[in-house]
Amino acid sequence: MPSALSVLYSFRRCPYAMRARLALVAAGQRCELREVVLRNKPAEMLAASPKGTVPVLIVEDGSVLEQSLDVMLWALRRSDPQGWLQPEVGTLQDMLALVAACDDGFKPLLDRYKYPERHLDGGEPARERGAAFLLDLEARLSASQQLAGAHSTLADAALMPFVRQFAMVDTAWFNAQPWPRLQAWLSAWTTSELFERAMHKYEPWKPGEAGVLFPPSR
Ligand SMILES: N[C@@H](CCC(=O)N[C@@H](CS)C(=O)NCC(=O)O)C(=O)O
Repeated sequence: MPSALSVLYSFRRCPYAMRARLALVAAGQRCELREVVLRNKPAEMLAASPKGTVPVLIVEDGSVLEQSLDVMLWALRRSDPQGWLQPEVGTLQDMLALVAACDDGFKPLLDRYKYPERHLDGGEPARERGAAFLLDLEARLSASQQLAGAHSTLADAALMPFVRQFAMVDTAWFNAQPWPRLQAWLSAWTTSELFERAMHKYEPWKPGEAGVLFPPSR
């Protein structure tokens, strides 16, 4: 493991960590990945970021990024060979607004749909409200192949892990909805080489051990 690499604390199934890893892969930005077990977070991670969520990126210069969107922007501002920060439709600000709508509006509904027992307004009412957000994505995808034009952008990668989780709560229900473009978009993303690399499985990191090099080789 070469020294002076940025360190990413990650959890494979976390949608926030997923979007960060997708951007790191798209940017070709190498880092040392440390897979975390959320019920046993490493002291090293908590020392750098006491709020205790993943992803956390500790940059080579010691600065700490503790929001998934910041990790995405950091990676893509260093290197953006696929133009993820350059949407064909709209602006970067528009994409950030869509990500905020996902994180602040859609994600709480996803949690309520996924864990109805934890919420008074969980289950189907939450699914209906979440479906309104997905209908908006379907409309965007009727106009272009990806959310902000013909090519993939930060908006697609930032939202996809959450749409995927929503779909996975009840796959039969999701597949029965009249959202052909959203279904095709999700399927293309989840079967892509990029996603496969971002989802590579790693053993949990143990303090004192070298992490693994990420992205994995093709
Ligand atoms: N706003 C944060 C949210 C990150 C987040 O909530 N991650 C979850 C896992 S998906 C987490 O680490 N939760 C802490 C825990 O479960 O202990 C971001 O965008 O990075």
